[in-house]
This record gives sequence, C-alpha cells and structure tokens, in this order.
Amino acid sequence: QLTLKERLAELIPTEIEKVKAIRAEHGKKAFGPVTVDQLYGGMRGLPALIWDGSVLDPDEGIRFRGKSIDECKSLLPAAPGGSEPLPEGIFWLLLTGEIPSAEQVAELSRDWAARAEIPDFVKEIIDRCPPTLHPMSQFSMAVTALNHDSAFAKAYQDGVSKKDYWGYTFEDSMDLIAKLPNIAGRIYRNVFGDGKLPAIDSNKDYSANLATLLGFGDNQAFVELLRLYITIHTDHEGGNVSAHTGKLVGSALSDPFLAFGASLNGLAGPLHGLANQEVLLWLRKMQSQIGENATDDAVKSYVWSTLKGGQVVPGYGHAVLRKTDPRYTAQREFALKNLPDDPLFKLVGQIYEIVPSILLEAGKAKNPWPNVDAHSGVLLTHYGLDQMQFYTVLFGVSRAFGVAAQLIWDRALGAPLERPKSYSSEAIQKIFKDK
Ligand code: AMX
Repeated sequence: QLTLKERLAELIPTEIEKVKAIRAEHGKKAFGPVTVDQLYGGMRGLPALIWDGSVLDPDEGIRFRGKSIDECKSLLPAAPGGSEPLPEGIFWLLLTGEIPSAEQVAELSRDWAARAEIPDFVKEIIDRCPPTLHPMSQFSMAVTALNHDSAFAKAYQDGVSKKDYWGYTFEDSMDLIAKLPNIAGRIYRNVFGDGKLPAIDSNKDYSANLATLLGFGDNQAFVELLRLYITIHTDHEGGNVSAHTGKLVGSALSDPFLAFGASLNGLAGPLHGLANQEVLLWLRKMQSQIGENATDDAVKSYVWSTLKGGQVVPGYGHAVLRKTDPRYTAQREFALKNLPDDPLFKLVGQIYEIVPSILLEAGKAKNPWPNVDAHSGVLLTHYGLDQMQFYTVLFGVSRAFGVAAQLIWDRALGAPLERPKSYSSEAIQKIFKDK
C-alpha cells in the first residue's frame, strides 16, 4: 500500500500535463464580462482562482473532489465501531481525489500522532497569553510561530529547486495538521481549565486524540461528532476568506505555517468562522430575553429586533449558497440521531422554521437559509463544550486540511505569485467616461 506522499508523487506529473493541456486548449477563452459592481462588491462571483479540493454549487452545496457529504459519509473509512468518516480520509481525498483504504487512513493517524509534539517555545507563547486574549488570536500566533521549524523555509534558504517545493510543503502541511490538536488543546485548557494537558496516544485517530486533549476523550459520541465536524469543515472551495488568504499568502512562497496563520486571522472574523461563536451568543441572549420553550411569535419578534438593530442573524445567509447548507443538514441529522430531545437543538429547529421567511420579508439577504455555523455550537454545547469563544478554533483545526491540500498542489503545479489588478474610483471614472 502506498503512503499519501508516494501516491501524490505518482499523481503530480499527470496533473502537470493535464493543466498544460487545459491551458493550451482553453487558456485564452473568457468566462464573461467583469463588472464594476464586482470590484466594489467583494468580487462576488468573479472567476479568479483554481482550487481543486472542492467546488461549491449554489443549490447543492459542497462537493469534495466531486463527492457530496453523504457520499463522503458512506465511502470514507470510519473508526472501528464508529460510523462517522475519519478526517484522515477526507485529507487523502482532498489531495488525491481518491478514497483511501482503512489501512492508509490508519497510517495517517499514526503519522500525525508521531508528529504531534509542539516545540517548548510555542508552548510558552500559548502559556503566556492572558486568558482574556481570544482563543483565535492565541491560535494564530502559535501556528505562525511553528514557522521556526519549517522544512520549506529551510529548503528555500538552502536553494532547493522549484520542482521539489511540493515535497517540503507536504512535510510542513503534515506537521501543521498534526500539531493543531496540541495547540488547540493547550489553549482550551489554559483559558477554560487548569492548564494541564494529557499526552497524545499514538494508537488513536486524530479526532480521538483531539477529544482527549480537550477533556472529552471518554465520550464516544463526542469523538464521533468531532470526526464528522472536522470532515465537513475542512474545505469550502477557494474563494472564502480563510481558504483564499492561505492560498494568497502561500503564493508569496511563505511556508504553510505562515500561510495558514493568515487564514486563521480571516477565519476569526464574525462574518466568516467566528459566526459559530456568534450563533451561540445570539441563542443564549434570545433565551435570556424570551425564556426557554418560547412561542414562535416571541422568537419572530426577537429575530426582527436583531435585524432592526442593524445586526445580522448569525448562521444565516451565504455569499455563494442559495439553499440550506448541506453541512447544516449533516449536523441536523447527527442531532436527530444522538440528541433529539436537547432543548437548544429544538430551538435551532424552531429558528430554522422562522428565520428564512423573515429574511425574505426583510428583502436584503440573497440567501435566507442557514449555513454550517447555525448548527455546530449546539452540538458541542450538548456534550459540555459550552465555551463558545473556543468554537472557531475547532473550525480552524478543520480548515487546515483544505488549505494545506491546496498549498501542496499549488507548489506542485508551480502556481505563481497572486497579483490581481486594482483600480481607484478615479481611474474607473476615467475609463468609463465616454463609454
Ligand atoms: N442577517 C441579516 N442580514 C443579512 C444576512 C443575515 N444573516 N445575510 C445577508 N444579509 C444582508 C447583508 O448584510 C447585506 O446587507 P447590506 O446590503 O445592508 O450590506 C445584504 O443582506 C446582502 O447580502 P448578501 O449578498 O445576501 O450576502 P453577502 O454575500 O454579502 O454576505 C454573509 C454573506 C455570510 C457574510 C452574510 O449572509 C452574513 O452576514 N451572514 C451572517 C453571518 C454568518 O453566518 N456568517 C457565516 C458564513 C459562513 C462561514 O463563512 N462560516
């Protein structure tokens, strides 16, 4: 059985030829016009990036290398005795487009456990952070600091050839993913616990180890939740803030630690990854104002008061999606199976019946349906992980998989420095003066 790196080495020459052929045949073809509105409007819908791991359809949602979440759930290997897909498997899929064997996935678990230790100075950086510093800021600092031992940065300084970039990027990416549980666990224990951290178990899979580091290792349902959670949060094509930032920074040949540190700073924004924290805060605030088991009318007027206060309803809307996010649905299915009577889950279900029609009536949001963040916090809370300031860190652990996979391919395919053209408003007025 080939290792992931061996399989990649086989795939890369074919992919290089494939890209050459695509560019030879279609390189000069246009996607259509670029409008001035797109420059002012956050580049919405502008075709601008290559991203191979996943593609997002507005109605259908995400497909990882062509496979829907349901297909991934049934095709990717699960842990012995478990039923949710192992994130090790989706990393293999994102990188190769292939479904790994159970043995290949187990090998990845062992490899990541062996690479999991973080340097002492990174531990100290985390330990010195005041508990009032947001966990995402701590997370991004620690990931950036891992650049100290980057294989890519060292190889570049040693003058390695371009064609070998991908191998070093691969090693850094594997180290990055492997070290995230120790970083996340340390932040969690420092901010919310007594700072003491158990060791990684080399016989356990990635999610089981992460659960143990967070203090939930004995709860099999929570471990299964983490497996599903990480799998569905890994990747959401290339244009979202965290994915695009990682690719952009990587294009300057900044190593994967620097590139992914930048991704995390974008994920920490409330319109992106921080929305999972915001949803829980919003739900708790709603409960404190209108009580538990509130009527539909009380929920409706609370939602309206949010909108009238000039705030967004967190967890709803999306820049690309135009239907309910299948990542929301996957989490709802998990809840129906594992915690159908949880009061907060019931509230989330009640809101699902109420918010879309209000957003439609308000008439601004292009997508009134829930996204991934509307559901994740409720599941974590159910198992006792109720410190919502930590939720985006778990999103970040997952997002590393998708960003790392693309960074490896970008270096394998020789992706150039990103440098789009910008214009001033004055320049735009000039260009279109007589048109
Ligand atoms: N509640 C209230 N208003 C909303 C809304 C929501 N959930 N979603 C969109 N709108 C508003 C926008 O703020 C915008 O108002 P404006 O014209 O006054 O600026 C208008 O509707 C049009 O926005 P849009 O084109 O539908 O959305 P977008 O592509 O600009 O932004 C997103 C997408 C996700 C930022 C937005 O829907 C939003 O703010 N949602 C709430 C935050 C959230 O859940 N973010 C997480 C997204 C998923 C993720 O990245 N993890």
